[in-house]
Amino acid sequence: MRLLAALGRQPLDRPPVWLMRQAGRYLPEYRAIRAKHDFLQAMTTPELAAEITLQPLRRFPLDAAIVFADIMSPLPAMGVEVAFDPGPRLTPIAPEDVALLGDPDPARVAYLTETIKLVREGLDPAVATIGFAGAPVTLLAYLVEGGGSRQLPALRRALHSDAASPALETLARATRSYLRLQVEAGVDLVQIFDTWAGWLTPSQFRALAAPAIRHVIEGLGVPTIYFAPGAAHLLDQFPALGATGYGVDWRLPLDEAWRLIGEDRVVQGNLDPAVLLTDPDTVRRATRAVLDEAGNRSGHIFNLGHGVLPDTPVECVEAMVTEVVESVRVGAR
Ligand code: 1CP
Repeated sequence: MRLLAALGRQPLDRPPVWLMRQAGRYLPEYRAIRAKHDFLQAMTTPELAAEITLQPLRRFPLDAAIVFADIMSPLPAMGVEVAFDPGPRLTPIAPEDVALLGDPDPARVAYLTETIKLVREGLDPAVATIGFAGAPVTLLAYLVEGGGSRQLPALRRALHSDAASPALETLARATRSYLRLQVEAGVDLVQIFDTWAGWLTPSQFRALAAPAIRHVIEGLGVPTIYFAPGAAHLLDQFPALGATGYGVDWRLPLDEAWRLIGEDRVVQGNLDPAVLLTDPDTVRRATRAVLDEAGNRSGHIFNLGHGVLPDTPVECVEAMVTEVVESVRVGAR
């Protein structure tokens, strides 16, 4: 598998390519399924979730399929009900109470095991299956805010209290057990999404986020990718997290981000998702620029700097994937 080879920093003729949010609203075939089924139903019905996972692979020669689920998926199995509108909505929970949550009940996420099996059966063996979860800080943000938030006041207040550390420890334990279920079901690697980590100061990240992330990742048994957007001020701390690779957004040029994380590390990224809102020629040029910034380094995984935006034209995704797939390297090292 090309993606696993890149995670092992093996020299390759071109980098592997996949996109965060590659299954979703920009695809007419996804919208067709969603017209008949609500989001939760689509996610928890293995046949539908597997079909949505495979949809982008039928259009583009991608090197990975990311299982159709959500970072909020383990919460109902931990006794926290979540609605989607389209983002997550829930009754806010005090950080002291987050610390009391248990691990997800495997019976209540059994659909995910079944989805992963169906995805594996439907995939070319050279294509990797990616499982995922939210990082502890990002889950804590949704739990204490009750959904998405512009300024994250409840999270930021919690981070200044003694309740933060036990809450993050509980979420780390639950997330680890949720990822183990996915590994046992057959995913080839996992990605940890830390959407809100960029709001932490370097010292908060070091003291609170990093130990919880390490607990999630350590000894999981498959390669791991840790992704945090808006985290340029934290990149020098990434290697201490113990992941196999690190995903970065587009705010820094790829080569600069790579220097901060460490030249001998695996780095994923980092085309600005907004480039895909333009036209195929512009997309090809911008894709080429990211490939040039990666140069001949081993261990580059081509991806966007964040998820595909809902209004993205399909032909722009196609232009990006084609440019990467045709970009055979000379003298890879
Ligand atoms: O059809 C719809 O209207 C629902 C939209 C949608 C989709 C397609 C949501 C609600 N979640 C998803 C799937 C999803 N979410 C995937 C599937 C696999 C793929 O990538 O193709 C993944 C990996 C996620 C991860 C996720 N969910 C993140 C981390 C990545 C990121 O964007 O930073 C986050 C923050 C969420 C929460 C969430 N779920 C849904 C939305 C719209 C949001 C974010 C918005 C918010 O904070 O309010």
